[in-house]
Amino acid sequence: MGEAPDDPDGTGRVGFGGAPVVPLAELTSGPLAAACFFGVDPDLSRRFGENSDGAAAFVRRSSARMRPWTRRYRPSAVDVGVLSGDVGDVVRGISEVSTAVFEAGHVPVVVGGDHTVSYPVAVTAAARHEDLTYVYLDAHLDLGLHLDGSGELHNGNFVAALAAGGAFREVVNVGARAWTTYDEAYDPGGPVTVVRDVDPAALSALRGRKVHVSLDVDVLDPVYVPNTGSKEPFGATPEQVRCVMAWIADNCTVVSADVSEIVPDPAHCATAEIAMRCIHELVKERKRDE
Ligand SMILES: [Mn+2]
Repeated sequence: MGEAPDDPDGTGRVGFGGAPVVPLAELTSGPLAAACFFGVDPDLSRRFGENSDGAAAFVRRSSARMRPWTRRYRPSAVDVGVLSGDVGDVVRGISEVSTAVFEAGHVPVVVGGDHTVSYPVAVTAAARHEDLTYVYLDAHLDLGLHLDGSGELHNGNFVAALAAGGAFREVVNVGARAWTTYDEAYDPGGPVTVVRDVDPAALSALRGRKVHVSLDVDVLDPVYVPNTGSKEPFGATPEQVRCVMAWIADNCTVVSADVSEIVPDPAHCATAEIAMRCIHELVKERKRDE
């Protein structure tokens, strides 16, 4: 698992959002943590947008100065590494690492890569948690209705596969705005509930749910995140997304999460902090016996 983590000031091993890096095998005996980050460096199955290979290392390096995660007003978190190499091995690795993190009593949070990274962790989460709702913040619906129907799972259709799999109580999009999402094919009765407003006031139906939360950063306006593959105008502000995440943390039980679609770009390092801060808001500190 993983390469040598970045260590910007030579004082220790520094992971996503400044979280301490711990070996996966030591997770049960490591520091208490609500969030357990791990990265996925290769794109898994990108059909749309620019290649984002290396995104996990970029986000990790660019958010390292956010540490520490241990102050009272912040959730605690650890980082167990970055998966890289053959895509098939990485997909199996995501399931294995997610399972190990669940078994250690933590919340797996995967950092990709293309949005397809959400699929294996969400499926693993649904297998462990009955009645789970899949919530994805995304400018797009990823239902693949405008495609050729090749049958291959990719970042433009994997949500259709999640919904058709029947493992989730409901699949809920927050923030769809791309022109394709106004197609009549997506009228009520489709496989996904669409909440267009990125606003806690629109989320009351989710109160009390167990949720997997997936953040595709293109829900944010390209003004804030220019380095994403499928830019859409008229997007959300970081504060809107942060408020939605905080509402979900306060009103739902977050069992797992992922964040994806950042293209590595040294000119836009701040986007890594926006992404990690929004994810960070989701996961509150908790005791191990909860
Ligand atoms: Mn998207």
